[in-house]
Amino acid sequence: MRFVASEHHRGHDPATEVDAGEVVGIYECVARGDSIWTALDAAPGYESVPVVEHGLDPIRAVHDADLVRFLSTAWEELAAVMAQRGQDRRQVIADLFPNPRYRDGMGEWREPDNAVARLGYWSFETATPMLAGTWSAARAAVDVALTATDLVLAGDRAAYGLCRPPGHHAASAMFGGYCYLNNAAIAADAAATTTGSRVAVLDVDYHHGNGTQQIFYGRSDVLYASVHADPAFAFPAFSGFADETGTGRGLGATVNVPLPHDCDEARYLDGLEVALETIERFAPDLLVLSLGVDTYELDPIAGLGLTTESFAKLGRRLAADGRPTVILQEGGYHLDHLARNVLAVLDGFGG
Ligand code: SP5
Ligand code: ZN
Repeated sequence: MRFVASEHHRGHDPATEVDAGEVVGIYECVARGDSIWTALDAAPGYESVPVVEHGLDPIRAVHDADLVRFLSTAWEELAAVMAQRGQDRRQVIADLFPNPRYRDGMGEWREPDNAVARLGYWSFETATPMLAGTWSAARAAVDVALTATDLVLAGDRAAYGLCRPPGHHAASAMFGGYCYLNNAAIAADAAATTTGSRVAVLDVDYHHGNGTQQIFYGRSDVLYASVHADPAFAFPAFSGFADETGTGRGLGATVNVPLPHDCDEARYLDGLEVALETIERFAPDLLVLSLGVDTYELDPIAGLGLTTESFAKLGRRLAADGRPTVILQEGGYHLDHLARNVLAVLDGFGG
């Protein structure tokens, strides 16, 4: 299998996140990308392909132009505000968010002038810091996804994109959940619109991919199917319920399979079958797999009772459907076992 990765991920090197008010070490760290890359280089049967820059157009096809403008200039503006305050910061985390009820009965929102307030205006939680290298890493992750997609559209049966930062929590006009740009959604949209093909996104990250769902909620050309921890107890809490099935032309093209806290491998694979049946009925030309391995039983912030062998089964099950597949990295936070779990899926797929 050919794979794509970018050195630019290392420029996005956050130190901390805020979890229930407590400052903790960041889980979405540089070592995640490096460990997977090192393992791919050492494993037989994997060949690295250079990243091809695809520019801003495929990004703007999915994301609000104002969000893209904000992300591209955010660090300079934040650094200027911090300098004015006499503070030297390596990263900034938002601490003010636009609750939709704030302006009840008061008319439209305005984007704030202050860069720290704008950080909250465009985001939704406190684990997604902005740093000097964030924008180039986020852009490179999109190029990684689009390059892997090009390989599959040109005939590779599967390709892996080592996207870091991940993408599936980034909505059309909102970032967060460690995600800035939605790599999988941009890849799926580019494939669907440039080739006129039907695309299914299968999201197996522990967390519901609220961003990918929102981006495609009203569309019938891209199916979004997700198997994830029930939002009743898991992040991101506000989406991923079984009764969310799309809207308008997109009705029926969103499928959510929430799973219980005590989910074991057998229950997980049953849930996966539900998602795969809807994909089968949709009959896509291309599958984009949002591959989070934070469903691993030992994951430090997530975990759904899957083992490394479960990930091999997942890879074999997807390969059995025989669809051209773009595999893109999302979450997975057990640093010592992350690479082996990703490799288990890829090897299971056929390596
Ligand atoms: C791509 C992806 O996997 N994003 C996940 C973002 C999760 N953000 C933090 C969730 C907070 C969960 N708190 C768990 C407490 C463990 N000590
Ligand atoms: Zn996740």
